[in-house]
Amino acid sequence: MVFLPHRGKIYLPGKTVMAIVGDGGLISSISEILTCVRYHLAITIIVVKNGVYSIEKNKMLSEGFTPSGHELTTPDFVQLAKSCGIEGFPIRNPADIRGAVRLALKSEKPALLEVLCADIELPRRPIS
Ligand SMILES: Cc1ncc(C[n+]2csc(CCOP(=O)(O)OP(=O)(O)O)c2C)c(N)n1
Ligand SMILES: [Mg+2]
Repeated sequence: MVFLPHRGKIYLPGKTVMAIVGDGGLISSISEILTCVRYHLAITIIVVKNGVYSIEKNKMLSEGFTPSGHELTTPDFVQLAKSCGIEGFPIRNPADIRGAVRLALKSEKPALLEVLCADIELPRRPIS
């Protein structure tokens, strides 16, 4: 859940470093955006915003439980990114991801893409 790409960027500064993180993961590690800012780490953060702890919800479903406690209250990550001093790109259409990633990488600064995503149910084994 917590993402730690910083070390990669510090020790391999010439490499492209991207982090793909769930919304639940990012809200529990918001300080890591600020670490990118503080140390000028040009990391592109892609946050998958589905409004839930999806993996936990699907685990409960696969065990035959009624999911509870999996819904999230999330911020507007684009505004959050901006308030931390980095660029934020709202992605509402998958076709826009490529262009935003290009812009983010070209900036050579930390940047965040907020990708709105459906809350899906994963296929699961039948319960006997
Ligand atoms: C610090 C920490 N707390 C709890 C967990 C257990 N955990 C693993 S995945 C997950 C939910 C992740 O939700 P999200 O980041 O929104 O990703 P999604 O499943 O929705 O794609 C949790 C709570 C963990 N791995 N690390
Ligand atoms: Mg999620």
